[in-house]
This record gives sequence, C-alpha cells and structure tokens, in this order.
Amino acid sequence: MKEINVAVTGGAGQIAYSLLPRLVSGETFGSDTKVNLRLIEIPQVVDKLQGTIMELIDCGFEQTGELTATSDIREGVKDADWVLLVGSIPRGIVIDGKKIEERSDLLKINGGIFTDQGAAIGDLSKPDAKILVVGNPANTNALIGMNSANNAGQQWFAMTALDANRAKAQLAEKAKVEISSLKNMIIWGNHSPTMYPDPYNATIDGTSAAEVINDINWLEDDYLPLVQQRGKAVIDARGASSAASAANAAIDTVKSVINPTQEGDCFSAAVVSDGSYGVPEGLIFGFPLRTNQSGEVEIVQGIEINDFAKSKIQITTEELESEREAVADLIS
Ligand code: NAX
Repeated sequence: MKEINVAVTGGAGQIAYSLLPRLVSGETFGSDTKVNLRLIEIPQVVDKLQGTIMELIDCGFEQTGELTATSDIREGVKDADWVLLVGSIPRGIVIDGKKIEERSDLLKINGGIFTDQGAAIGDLSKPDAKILVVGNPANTNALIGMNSANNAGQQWFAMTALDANRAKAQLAEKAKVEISSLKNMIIWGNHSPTMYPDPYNATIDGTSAAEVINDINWLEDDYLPLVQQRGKAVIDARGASSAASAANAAIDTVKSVINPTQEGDCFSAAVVSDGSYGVPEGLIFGFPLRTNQSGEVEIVQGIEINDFAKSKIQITTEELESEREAVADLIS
C-alpha cells in the first residue's frame, strides 16, 4: 500500500468526529492507501484524543496507519501530504473577560493561530502539501496561513463545498430532479452570508438550472438567502453548527482535488485569486475549479457572469477585501 500523512487540527471537535473515520477508511484516499493520521488539539483537550484514537482503532479499517495526537503544531504537520485546518476559536468565546462577538476580533484572534500554523506548514509539511481550511473565517484564515507558509509549491484551499452541496440540494428539490442531475455548482467569494451560489451557471442535465426552474423571483429572492443562511438554520434547529455535512464537504473537497474532474463539471473551493474574473489578486476567493489529468487544480475560465451575478460578486469581494484590511498586520 502507498502511505500518506494527514494532519487535522480541531481533532476533538464535532466536525472531526464525523470526518476522521472517513479519512482512514479508504473512502477518501483510496483502498490502496494507508493513512497516517496526526490529530492536533489545544493542550487543554489533547488527552481526549486518545479516546478518538481508540475508536478509530476499533473501526478496524485496513487503510488506517499510525495514529498520533499532539498539541505541537510543528510535530503534527511534519511531512504532511494533507493538512486539514478544522480547529479555530468560535464566535462568542470569552477571552480575557471579553466576549468575542465582532468579526474583526474573531479575524484577529484566529489570525494569530493561523500565522503559527501556516509557518509550521511552510517549513515542515511536504513541498507539494495541500491544505484545506475549514475553521472560520475560512477564507481569511487561509489567506493568513498561506502568506505565513510562504511556500509556493503548497496549495491552500478554503472550504465552500458545504455551501455548494446545500446549493445543489435546494435546486434539485425545487426542480424535482435527482441531485445527480446537478453539475457546475459554483460558490463565488467568501464562505459567509455574502457568498454567491450561482444558479445561472449550475446545470440540470446540461441546461442552466435557472432556465429549468424558470422562476426568477424564487431564485433571486428566496434561493439565495436560503443557501446563504443555511448554516444558521441548522444551528437554530439542532442547537449546534453543521458537523456531519461539514465533514462530508471536507471529504468531497479532498476527493475533488485528488481526482480529475469529470468532463462537463467543476467543483467549488476558495483558492488564491490570480485576477480571474476581475477578482483582486491574492484574495482567497471561491471560484469554479477543475483538477486536470496531471493533478493540477485550475480556475475554470470563460464562465458567463450576468449583471445579477456581477452585483453579488462585488459584495462578497468587498467583504473579503475588508477582511484582508482587518488582518493587514498579519500578512506581509
Ligand atoms: P468545535 O468547537 O466542535 O471544534 C473545534 C475544535 O478546534 C475544538 O476541539 C478546539 O479545541 C480546537 N481548536 C481550537 N483552536 C485550535 C488550535 N489552535 N489548534 C488545534 N485545535 C484547535 O467546532 P466544529 O463544529 O468542529 O467546527 C470547526 C470549525 O469549522 C469552526 O470554526 C466552524 O465555524 C467551522 N465551520 C466551517 C464550515 C465551512 O463550510 N467552511 C462549515 C461548518 C463549520 O461551521
């Protein structure tokens, strides 16, 4: 069997609990690949990971390699092929007597974490490592981590696949088609309520989903907020944020990156902008992506952006620019 090293932060969190078994079961990296898993947590909870490790052993997957737990990020990401940065400090936490509610405070606190994690990854992970940021604010955390890593051979992604899966599911339900009929679901911009899930370029059996649904009021007034606010709706209903679906989206992203994309389709994740579609260079922005036959991930070019899309993309771009501004001192 081949062997790969996968590091996961936030290993004791609720997303990780759904994610970890699927990383070491053969499902994600293939039945011919043994996965050595390094779980990384803050010192206060690192001991709990021993329980998770016991459970992973008890799953008995033949693709499960060495399982280790650490609170030392440098030990955790050493020689990693993949790093899944799931851990982050949530909104509402009390730090030094202050409740962290403002997005700008959240950006700064997590920014501090992602500079250290990025530096460790840049120094110690494989030169061609792939890094997926799940922890929020995901795009700007990835921006900070990538700048701090400063390693051009590595590739950073922020997760928008959960948004894409939600966006597909709602279109399929409205159009009364199987979800497998949906292709080319693009999430433009930030993983936040400003994201733009694009129903015009999504296709249902090859035809624009907007054309098939043929209800512009629903698409622009109902569908968009439904997808943008789905995370909050799950929290309101479940009393906790999305975990199984977030873990599933992380697995989808890894699979999309390591396997060539099928003809006539693309996948969603945020990557560093090269100026495509007029998006300012350097932002970590949700684009339509394809993995080519050589395993490189490319931004799909030539997608038509109508005036409605332009106005929405403008809003999410401005939000990402203001986030970049808020952490300017963390990205040199
Ligand atoms: P939990 O609070 O259950 O778990 C987070 C874990 O991260 C905790 O165990 C914590 O100790 C750990 N952690 C914090 N700082 C760390 C550090 N510096 N190094 C290592 N571990 C650290 O959160 P969970 O529900 O698992 O969500 C994790 C993150 O995913 C949150 O930031 C959440 O907002 C984000 N999400 C992102 C989504 C996306 O689509 N990009 C969707 C789901 C989710 O909301």
